[in-house]
Amino acid sequence: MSVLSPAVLSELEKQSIELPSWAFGNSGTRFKVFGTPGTPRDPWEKIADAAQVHRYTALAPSVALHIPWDLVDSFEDLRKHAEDHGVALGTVNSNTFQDDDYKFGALTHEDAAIRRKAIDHHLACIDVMDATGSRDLKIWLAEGSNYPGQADLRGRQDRLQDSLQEIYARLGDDQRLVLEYKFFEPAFYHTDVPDWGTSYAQVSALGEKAMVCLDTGHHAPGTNIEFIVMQLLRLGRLGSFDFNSRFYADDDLIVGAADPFQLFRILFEVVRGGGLNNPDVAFMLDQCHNIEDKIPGQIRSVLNVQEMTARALLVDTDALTAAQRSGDVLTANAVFMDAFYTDVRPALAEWRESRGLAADPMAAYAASGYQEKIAAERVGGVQAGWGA
Ligand code: AOS
Ligand code: ZN
Ligand code: ZN
Repeated sequence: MSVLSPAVLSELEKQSIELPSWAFGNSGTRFKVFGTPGTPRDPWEKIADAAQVHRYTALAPSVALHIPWDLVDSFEDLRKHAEDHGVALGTVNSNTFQDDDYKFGALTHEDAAIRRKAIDHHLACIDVMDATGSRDLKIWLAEGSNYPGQADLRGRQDRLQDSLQEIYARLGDDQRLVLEYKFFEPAFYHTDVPDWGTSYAQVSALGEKAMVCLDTGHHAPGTNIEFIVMQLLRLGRLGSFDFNSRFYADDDLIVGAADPFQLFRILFEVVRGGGLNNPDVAFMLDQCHNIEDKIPGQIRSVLNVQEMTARALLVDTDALTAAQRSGDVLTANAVFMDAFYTDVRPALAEWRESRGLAADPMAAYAASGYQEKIAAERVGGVQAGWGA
């Protein structure tokens, strides 16, 4: 008998994880960007590649865009192109981190003209969302300072709120703003949205259509990320995840690769807090594949999320609650660990086959010949963003 009950499988069937368009472009570190044969040359090809991930996993029905990296003449056409490939266009990510004008800030800048430019960029992103049918505008700000005394920390928070108010006011009834936090980088002394508390304070002041985005790689080492997940769900402000994994800083490695147990603990809190398959909580990847092939890298990533979700759903919550209530520390921990140590891969493979999918999506993709085909056809693929 399968370790996965029909109730668990029905939850897994509903799961969807959005892919980042930039995961399909070349990327690297500040030392070197390695090219991968077959890399997409434009947003159209990125979407075609993303559709491959969905094709083999049925887990990734939408693709997030990054503006201006994914600028095209007609977003209506791009939307149609995505639909023709069996996927939808999802979250629109703004970009205020590659323009000289933003050296000292964008939405927080002292100069009203620069703030205006940054706000207008976000308004243009909402125009894109109107054309693509996207719900979420995701804002990650590279703003901060490098030296104590360099900036007026308080003034920047106030200007950030003013700027966000203007962006928020432009959102349609069904659109949302999600504000991502990150504790450092590229600024090294202070960052204007460094933690969930700041993001929560900023979005709470905007209104109900503003939420926090939690990128799993954006915390100091040792941070209890699942506690933050719990708290944001409890407060009703967890709008989205940027999943990836890290060993040291913002590594953007394959989710679940560095610390599968942490991913399990996060997903347990998602389930516990009602965040699974809840439209208010978008699951997204925010990753870069610097040395590995991108499509299988993304396939591996969504499978990792699926596997840890399955394990999180296996926790015997009745036994856990009973142990917690009676102060039985070791039983509570054992119940939790039993689920984590359960290998769900054979059951998931079997279930995939029963749905007409390949038992092993990685092998099926490798055997499909797609990677060889794009390597032969495409020359001069673009970097994730820097070359687009
Ligand atoms: C940056 O560190 C953030 O994780 C953002 O989500 C960013 O927009 C994304 O990595 C694409 O550059
Ligand atoms: Zn992110
Ligand atoms: Zn990041």
